[in-house]
Amino acid sequence: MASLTLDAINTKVLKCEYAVRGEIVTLAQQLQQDLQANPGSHPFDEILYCNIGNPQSLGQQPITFFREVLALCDHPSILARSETEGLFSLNCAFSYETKDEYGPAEFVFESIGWSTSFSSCIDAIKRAQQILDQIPGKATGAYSHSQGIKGLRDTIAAGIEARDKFPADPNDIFLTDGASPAVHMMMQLLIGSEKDGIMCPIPQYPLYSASIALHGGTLVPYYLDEATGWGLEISELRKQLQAAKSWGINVRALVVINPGNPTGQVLAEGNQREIVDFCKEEGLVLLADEVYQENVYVADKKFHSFKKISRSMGYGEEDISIVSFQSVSKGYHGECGKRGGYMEVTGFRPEIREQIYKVASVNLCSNISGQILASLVMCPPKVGDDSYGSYSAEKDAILSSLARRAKTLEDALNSLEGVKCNKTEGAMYLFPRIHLPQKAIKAAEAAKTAPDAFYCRLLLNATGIVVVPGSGFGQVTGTWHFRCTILPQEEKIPAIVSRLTDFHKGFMDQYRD
Ligand code: DCS
Repeated sequence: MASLTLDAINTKVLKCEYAVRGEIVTLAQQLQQDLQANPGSHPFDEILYCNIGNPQSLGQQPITFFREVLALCDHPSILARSETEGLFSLNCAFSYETKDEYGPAEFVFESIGWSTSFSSCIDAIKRAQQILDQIPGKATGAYSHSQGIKGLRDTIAAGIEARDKFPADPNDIFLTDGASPAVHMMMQLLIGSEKDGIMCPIPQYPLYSASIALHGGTLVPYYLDEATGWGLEISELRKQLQAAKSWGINVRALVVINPGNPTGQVLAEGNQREIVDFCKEEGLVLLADEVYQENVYVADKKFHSFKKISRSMGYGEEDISIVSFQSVSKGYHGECGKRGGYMEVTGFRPEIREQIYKVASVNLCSNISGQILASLVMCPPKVGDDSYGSYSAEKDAILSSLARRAKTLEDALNSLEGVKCNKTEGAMYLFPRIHLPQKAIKAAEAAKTAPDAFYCRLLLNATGIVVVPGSGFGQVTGTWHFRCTILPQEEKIPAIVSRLTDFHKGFMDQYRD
């Protein structure tokens, strides 16, 4: 047996937990293997993964324009050949076949008898050429600048400016392999010991608790108010900050996830202004997790970046430090496996910026496909571009379907006995509260498991539906929840609803007090 034992490894690693890939998921993988080896061995024929925000794993199709550009950038010799008619027709025949999904009117370029998908191919070729011109040596297989390719950062800064109507500086942008490494990088910068505290929402996305644990800091919780749609109260922030200070914790930063994960709320503009003022007054870095900025499903709410809010309040670089995290994994594109994202870092002294750069440079650079995708996500086709019609049809179809799925699942959950689910205004999740009967809580105790994990395990065993127990995200003591994504394809939703409903009825019949 190898000599390394658990008590010899880093205790910070032992302390770290990450529920979205935790014990329920491990069980699901075992069940899946069972089903493959032995079809019919369980009362369901497939595992429905509702545990993780991974849209393409559940059948969501990538945005054609993004992938065309990416493919052309990755293999520029196709681009050279594409000047020949052969590839044009190959590309365009492919796109032309999809026209029925979006309606011929948008695709037929009547005056010359071409489909507009023909010209949208040309658009992708043009964009790929522009991008390749920005990459030194046109080499996607080469390391880039540690902050990412400058031309792509220019494009991203232009996209941020177009979104916010306030200036953005390409030198403030650090391209990363998804938002997760960017969050780790900031934690590495901010945490030196357990005396350093980071305020996090509860419930929270466990990347934060895991990263704080790995870096040996202290998570200072602030509770979102479920009764007011997961409201974020400044009085709660003040109370928790005071408490942390009284224990000798130096609170360095406040994490805000907007739209919320797992809670799905979209912050109101006025609330965002209060948060900015709180951070400014208390000298806290505002870590703004804005990865779900495209995922807003309600007409009365809009996404506003915290940087835009603070600039609109007249605050500049000297007043507040803000880090905005963005990712190619979420939105309508869902390119999780491509690992792209960035952080926009504003309001830091030059000497701190140098340290952030140093930390980034230890990783050399983020992957180039992810960098290209980040530039596409922040600067997609615009009205008037030839590719705009097909691009926006794909985008709208995905976002409107997500909104419908969220509403159907929310209504279904709210119709169950003892279940209360707030609206999913944004992001990709539902986080219903389950009022578990005492009898179920006792049964969970006997099974040596948390009551919400007990519920999720029985749900999985009976239906094949994988959800994550609320305890993985944090919840008010004595309350129980689970997180379910809204990502299964729309045609699967009715089956999920009926399996979930039948299971819940049976569960309540067995355990009702
Ligand atoms: N921030 C939030 C709020 C997230 O939900 C996620 C991923 C990330 C950052 C990191 O994503 P990337 O590193 O891919 O950019 N969401 C996880 C989740 O809750 N389910 O799937 C992954």
